[in-house]
Amino acid sequence: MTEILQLVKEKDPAQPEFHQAVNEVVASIKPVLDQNPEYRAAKIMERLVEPERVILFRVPWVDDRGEVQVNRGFRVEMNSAIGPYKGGLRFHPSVNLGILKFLAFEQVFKNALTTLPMGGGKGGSDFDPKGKSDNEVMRFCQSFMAELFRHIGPNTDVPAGDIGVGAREIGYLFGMYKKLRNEFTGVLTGKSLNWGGSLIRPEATGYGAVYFAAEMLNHKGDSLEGKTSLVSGSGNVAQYTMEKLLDLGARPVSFSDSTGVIYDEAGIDREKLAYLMTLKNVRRGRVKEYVTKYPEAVYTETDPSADHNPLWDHPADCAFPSATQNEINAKDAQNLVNNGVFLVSEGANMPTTPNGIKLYHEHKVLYGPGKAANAGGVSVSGLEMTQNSQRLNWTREEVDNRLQIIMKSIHTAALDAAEQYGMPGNYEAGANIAGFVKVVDAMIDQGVV
Ligand code: NDP
Ligand code: 2IT
Repeated sequence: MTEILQLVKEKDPAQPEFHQAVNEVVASIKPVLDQNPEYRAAKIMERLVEPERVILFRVPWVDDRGEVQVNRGFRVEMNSAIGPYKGGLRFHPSVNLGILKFLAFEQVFKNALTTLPMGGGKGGSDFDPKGKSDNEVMRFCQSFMAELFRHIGPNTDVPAGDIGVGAREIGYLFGMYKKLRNEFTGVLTGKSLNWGGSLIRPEATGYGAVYFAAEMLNHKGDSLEGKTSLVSGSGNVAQYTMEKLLDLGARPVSFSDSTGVIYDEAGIDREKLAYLMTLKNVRRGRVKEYVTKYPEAVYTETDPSADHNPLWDHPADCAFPSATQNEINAKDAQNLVNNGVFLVSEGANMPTTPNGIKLYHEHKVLYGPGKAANAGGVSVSGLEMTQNSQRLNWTREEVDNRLQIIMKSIHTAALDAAEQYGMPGNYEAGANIAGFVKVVDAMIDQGVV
């Protein structure tokens, strides 16, 4: 075990996801540290794994029955070497400090890859929006912002959405921030279009993950045309991944939520996707309802004790994990390879376990790691910040065009860094190295702070 991993494990033994994220980066950047002794001398790794600031706070609110509820709120301000802290808020019962530290750590390198000036952060709460009324969600968001507002600002820290935080939540959070500060600023991204949002921000993460896949294929002289694609999740990222796959002639055949998996061998076409979007975004329903409407599809309930996820066990060419961390274990990765999958583009953050990733490398799978492949979301967040500063709105074409340029440049940066450090074709190592070098050079320029 490396010294740095030992250090983070000793300091915070109960944060396995954070250890996993640190380990993944440490393994990739060893050749960079070996060739650049000044990084070790500056204790750059020791500084990178320690958040610049962590804010942890009580979020009390009153539910529709008049009962007081108490949740825990967090903001991890990880690194501001290249810009204001930037990263999403996650509302999910599984949220804890270790998960947010892993996400904030990943965000630092991801944001560096985007070419835009953004530091890294992440926040959220163990609040579960599922089954709550709009009024309950509003009261929770207002209480959350009643504390968070003093720590954030358009030049300090700019949160956005993640799991459980979409346009509705961003609206309630923004309204409360504006009331408390008496300021209309771009303090959050993912805003609705009529009050400062950017076109393409809702689509950006999914579109970006597909653009990244298209780049990896293009580099091999191939394309997404006709490629059967497994997609997991059914939220923001999964939906727009399927939309862009359809645009580029591919054939999505699956999606899921935390209770079950849909496999639709005939393919999910535009009409079926529109049905899913209404089901999830308007009715806030569960994916199992899809088989009532489309009985040729198969629904399988998730068995939490099973050693694999049935979603990853179907014949396909490409996989787009778009639900959550560690959703593909070594058995799932083996199933993917056995079923013919030769490309994985990660819309979710850290969806593959370390042993799963090992299998991708062993089988020469074209593997786009989350911090490269899903960087489209935060990239368009960065473009939303630019538009807010300019008090201008760009067209759909302008934003989409910039998104495509950014995803191409991330692909090239990862490929070049992998080549430079002797790991050609390894996008995982390349993305880690390219993001790392940009951030640590800025840290060194700015002294020991
Ligand atoms: P949403 O809340 O819109 O959707 C999340 C989806 O994943 C839902 O289908 C949800 O099912 C499923 N899911 C969540 N937790 C679990 C779990 N523990 N087990 C199984 N399924 C689960 O979130 P997003 O689509 O925004 O986020 C999906 C992933 O993409 C996350 O990893 C996020 O960090 C990442 N990401 C998001 C970005 C964005 O811009 N939104 C940007 C970059 C990455 P259910 O409805 O049952 O909860
Ligand atoms: O993981 C991520 O990159 C996000 N949830 C989006 C962050 C952002 O600030 O848009």
